[in-house]
Amino acid sequence: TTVKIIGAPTDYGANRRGVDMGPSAIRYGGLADQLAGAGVETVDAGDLHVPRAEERDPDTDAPSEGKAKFLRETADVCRRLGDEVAGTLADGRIPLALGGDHSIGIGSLVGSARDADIGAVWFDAHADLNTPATSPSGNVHGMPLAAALGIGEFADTEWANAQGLAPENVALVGLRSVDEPEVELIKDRGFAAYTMSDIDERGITDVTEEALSVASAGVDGLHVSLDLDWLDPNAAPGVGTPVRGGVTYREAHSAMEIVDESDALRSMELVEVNPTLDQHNETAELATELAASAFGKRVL
Ligand code: DIR
Ligand code: MN
Ligand code: MN
Ligand code: MN
Repeated sequence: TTVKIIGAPTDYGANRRGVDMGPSAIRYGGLADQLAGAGVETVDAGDLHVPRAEERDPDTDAPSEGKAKFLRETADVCRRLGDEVAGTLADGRIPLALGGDHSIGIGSLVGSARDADIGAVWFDAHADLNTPATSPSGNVHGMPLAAALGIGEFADTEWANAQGLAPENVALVGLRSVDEPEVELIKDRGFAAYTMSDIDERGITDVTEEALSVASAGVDGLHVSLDLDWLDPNAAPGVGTPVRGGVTYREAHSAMEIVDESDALRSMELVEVNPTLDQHNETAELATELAASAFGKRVL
């Protein structure tokens, strides 16, 4: 296996600044060495060019209803990321995108689903199913799944719709901060959604295995999206929107090991690492370790 690392240093999608330093922090945190430890070769595409938020106007005019800050800029990055992801897959490599905020998930999903049917497993405290009309914050990092699935105002947004991704093949794992319109959407559309309570009751292995089997049913491969706020803030303090009560360090590794065992991994992303809020780069280092587990690193 060869993994191609693609940095997407965006800082448009969230309120707290600094997540654009994520790709550097994750590289310095030892990503290539960790992946080598998993027996995986890496090539590094470097970072996509992302203009600084200060140079831009957050207002946007499409989708026209509601609010979504920096949507034009997000569209521009996601178009280029989608091309890079699709090209990487066409070359027979596995794309690993480094955020940046979670809005880059739109580009990852669009690229991964361009020439194949895919499923998506979303490891996150949040559902990321808001739309400009429902979002309490206007932050696009709370919208990537809705965008890629063409929900609400994103129905006709060509740059956002992930062709080969169907809602039946989406699974959300680790939910503990879900906005009311997202709760309704999850119930109405019957998304496979697993809360922290499900993990408490059933254990991480059972929940992750079920999530992977739902997501991978009848598709060519899986996109795994790892928002570091999925973990408890004790383990991952360097994120913009920490939520107490997340998975432990060990549960996170266990889930990533199950990802590897599925042999379905097609593309992956590590998002929301914010070095300005971190302690000695530990969240970035954790991200590299979890990626290694997902790509097959084992103790023995
Ligand atoms: C919240 C927070 N649901 C929003 N979302 C986050 O702004 O839409 N996603 N933090 O990762
Ligand atoms: Mn997220
Ligand atoms: Mn999150
Ligand atoms: Mn393997």
